[in-house]
Amino acid sequence: MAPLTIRTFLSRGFALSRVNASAKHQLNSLGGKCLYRYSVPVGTRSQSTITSTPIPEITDHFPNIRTHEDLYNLSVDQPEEFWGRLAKSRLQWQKEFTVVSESEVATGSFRWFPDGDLNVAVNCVDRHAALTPEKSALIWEKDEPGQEQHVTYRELLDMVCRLANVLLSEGVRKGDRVALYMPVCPMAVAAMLACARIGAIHSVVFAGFSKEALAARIRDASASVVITTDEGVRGGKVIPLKQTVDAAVKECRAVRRVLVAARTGAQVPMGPLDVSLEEAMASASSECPPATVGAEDFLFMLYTSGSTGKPKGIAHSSAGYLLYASVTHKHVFDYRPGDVFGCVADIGWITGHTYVVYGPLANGATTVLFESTPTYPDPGRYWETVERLRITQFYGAPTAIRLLIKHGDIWVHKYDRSSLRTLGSVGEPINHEAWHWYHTVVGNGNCTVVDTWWQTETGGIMLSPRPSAPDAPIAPAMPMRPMFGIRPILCDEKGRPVQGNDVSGALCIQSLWPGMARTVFGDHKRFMETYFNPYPGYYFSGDGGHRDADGFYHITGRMDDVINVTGHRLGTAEVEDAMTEHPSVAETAVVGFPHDVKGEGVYAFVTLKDNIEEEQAVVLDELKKITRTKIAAYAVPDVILVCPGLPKTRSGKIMRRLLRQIAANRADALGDVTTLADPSVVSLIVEKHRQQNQAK
Ligand code: 7RM
Repeated sequence: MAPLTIRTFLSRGFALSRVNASAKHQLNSLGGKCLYRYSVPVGTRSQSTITSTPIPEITDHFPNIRTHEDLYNLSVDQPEEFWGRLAKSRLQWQKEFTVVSESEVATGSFRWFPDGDLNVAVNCVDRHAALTPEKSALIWEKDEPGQEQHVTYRELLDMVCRLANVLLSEGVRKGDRVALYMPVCPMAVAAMLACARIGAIHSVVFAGFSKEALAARIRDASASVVITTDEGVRGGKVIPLKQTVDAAVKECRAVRRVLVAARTGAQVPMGPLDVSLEEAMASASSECPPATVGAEDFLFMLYTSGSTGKPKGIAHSSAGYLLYASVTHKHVFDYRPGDVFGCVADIGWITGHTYVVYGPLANGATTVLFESTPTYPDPGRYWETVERLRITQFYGAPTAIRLLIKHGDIWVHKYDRSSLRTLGSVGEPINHEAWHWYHTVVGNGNCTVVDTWWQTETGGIMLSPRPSAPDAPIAPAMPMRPMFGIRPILCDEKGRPVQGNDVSGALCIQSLWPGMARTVFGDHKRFMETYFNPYPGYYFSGDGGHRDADGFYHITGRMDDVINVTGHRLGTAEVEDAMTEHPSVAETAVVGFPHDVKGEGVYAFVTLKDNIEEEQAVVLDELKKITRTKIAAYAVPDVILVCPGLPKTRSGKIMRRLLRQIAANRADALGDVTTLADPSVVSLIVEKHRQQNQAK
């Protein structure tokens, strides 16, 4: 490999020596804990080896690397070597880069491979279509079981090129935004890749979002084209997607065209903006030369909830994102050629972007597009699909696992799961019961279970028990280890990294990595304020973490006003904003509370205006409707409690901590409430909460 020019101005973290590296990797000293080892019987090896994660691009050049720990240390000590070599060997460049990273935390300028050009669609489709044209790229597992459709790399290339030509003929140019409001289907993947092919930026909006949420996202991105389907189908229910788009685009002046693909074939009204996507593709050329795209040009933006009412359009790069997606997909899941990779996430979330689409396709894999739900037509659906498609890696969410536990093991035992090697979990903390059920019942004790922690903003998996040596133990229900190139730290309130083990703090990342988000679309100031200013020099995740006595990481939960409902991020402020639009509502405070299936439920404390005319029950009903139409079904509060007042400090701040405790039935531990402007309101709320609980 040609020598690389390295111009890196990394965070102050890079100058520090390794944090506790030895403690972090005491793989063989885990005392009496419940640990799981795979492949190699306990005690047959004294030292971990790198055989589980061969990265010849690296290890061939560094003969001294003998263990996973050595490889990890190289990745964080010499990130330019590590990522530079991987970027050359794993990606196909239009113009090779000479600079690996040009990044500066202070100014928030993060640039990887800045002088290189590459086309993501070429990397995900063309190069595999050339080598393995008849290999299945996609297996569309439609809502109705047993109806799966395979799309080969050759066919996918044809779809992508035609769709790209349709976008070009609609005047979409490099850097333009295209909004997608689609179910999980091959056309959605083709639409994402068609954008990538012409250098347009896609913004996938989860097809469960309401008309208003969709309109707000289209407007924020000033998308000129929207791609949708006539309808969606999920769990046997029809979802009127085109109708929602019609209503949304009425409020979006920049939209020039709506491309409508057929999912159900229903006759939907077509207006002046609308064009049938299949018809347009039929008459488009199947050849479309890929645009020259700079490594740092945005591939996509994806909205995610924060602590304010306005979701942020997180923008991701082309080359750095794709590299990180590819490397994590291969090494966390032990992906091997011939595998059938089954990530059941919706493409509307980051997990769908990175581990349904970009990671697997960059690696030339066969990836499953799961359109249905865990319980349709019955709670055996996942495992029936695993058996039928011979899925080797299954990647899902704890909320679904908890739901399935309730239905009993019989639904799992009915099906042959012997194809499975890796079981992944993502989206929220996985509780011990769910982890053990996943490992023992689903995996029969034979699969590697990976609890993966990451975020929309990180682009790919950051913490996960793998990659590591094959005999490295896995502790239940924690993500444990950092990915290559990732240096997690825990900070105290003063912003100082906490040293040692058995400590907690704000989970920050000291290193920079290629998959990290580059900005909040149109609002770089907010990007800096949210992620880099709270703990200067570090990326702040918004989560709290704990490093246990062995140096392994647990996630303790969000530190901001974001809750996690069925694995979906939801800002409490978003729900409050929606509800306060109701004319009878004076004020609201929304908090999360522990929910045995959803992870967290939504609890809304509401005060009403005086002399309202409607019945209270009617108002409550309307509030539920408002949250559904303004945000999405998962945002509808599980509990709404009408209160005489909210607990506020003398400066007028709502004390959410108290409300969280009341919602969690922990009113016995409220602590000091004397700083409140009116402490008496607390006991009134507690009493109302008790009454409402009893009434249920
Ligand atoms: C991939 C994704 C991110 C937030 C994150 C956490 C929570 C995700 C885990 C987890 C504990 C996990 N992106 N979270 N994975 N908490 N253990 N393995 O979910 O942007 O939608 O959400 O989700 O709070 O900050 S996301």
